Amino acid sequence: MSTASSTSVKVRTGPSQGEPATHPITPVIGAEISGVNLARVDDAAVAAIQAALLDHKVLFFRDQDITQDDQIAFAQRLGELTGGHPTLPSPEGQQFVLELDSLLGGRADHWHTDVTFALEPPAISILRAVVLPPVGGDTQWANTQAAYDRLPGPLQRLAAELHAVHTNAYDYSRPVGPDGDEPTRRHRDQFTSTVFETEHPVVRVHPETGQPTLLLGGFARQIVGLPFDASRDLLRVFGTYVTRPEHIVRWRWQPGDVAIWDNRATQHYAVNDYGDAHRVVQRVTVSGARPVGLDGWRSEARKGDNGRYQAGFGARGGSLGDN
Ligand SMILES: O=C(O)CCC(=O)C(=O)O
Ligand SMILES: [Fe+2]
Repeated sequence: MSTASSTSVKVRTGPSQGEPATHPITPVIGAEISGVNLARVDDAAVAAIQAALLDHKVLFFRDQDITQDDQIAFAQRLGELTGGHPTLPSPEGQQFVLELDSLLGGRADHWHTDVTFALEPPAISILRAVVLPPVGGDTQWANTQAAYDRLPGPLQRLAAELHAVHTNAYDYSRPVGPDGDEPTRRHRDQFTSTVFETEHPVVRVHPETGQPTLLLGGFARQIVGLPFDASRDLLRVFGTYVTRPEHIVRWRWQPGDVAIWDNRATQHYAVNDYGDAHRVVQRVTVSGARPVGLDGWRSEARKGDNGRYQAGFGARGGSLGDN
């Protein structure tokens, strides 16, 4: 049995300070971790967080009074960082950070896995609440390992044979026409300022757990070898398994919250229900491996300069945000 439901009964307990305790939110996805200050974690706490992340796919930490530098330092304990984003600018002097500001069009209101249009999508994303609306602005995550596990056999076998092309020039569910607001249009223009296309297996083997997961989401534009309409219908069918209520956790943010997700086993959706209220989050991403399918096939880049988004980028002193 390979879904998180088999492991989530392991409720780890521990003292409220200094040792992480894991509190599952659903049997399938999501756990709150208490007893941790992310600005001061020892190696044992990092190991416990890594193990809990593989089990629960997304972890939530309340009351973290941490700075952006603390967030970056913690993320570096989990692995080498990517640049903030392949095409969006980072805040001044913060090359590892992606800031999403609702007033500047930063609303990720579609189901997606982060940066799957790149050859090596991030392994882990770490998100910190900076400004929250009075109500609304929750985020949902879905378990793509559970989605694969619970596909009927014929669909599992079909998925395992398929590849999909992912791109940042994807079909937005809410197109910005001539009447669209200017910040949203500017954000989208920047997002697609360099077009990336990558061919990924639809089923990827998680490099740490060895479990198959569905690698799809909003950047998956077309199944290779299928006509566009059939491709879209099939993507929708697989998508319905990902976003089933049984595979989802929904987080109501509070000031001081940090969320960490396994980007190799999840999709997420930032609920856009707070109108003109202000919401700002900052993300840091740990670099990931090139995905591998069940048959050993490895993802291939088709378009875009992935060198700007790979491990070691920061160490090489590159800069993002000028394109
Ligand atoms: O705004 C959020 O809650 C999530 C945004 C998002 O998609 C991300 O940080 O990757
Ligand atoms: Fe995202």
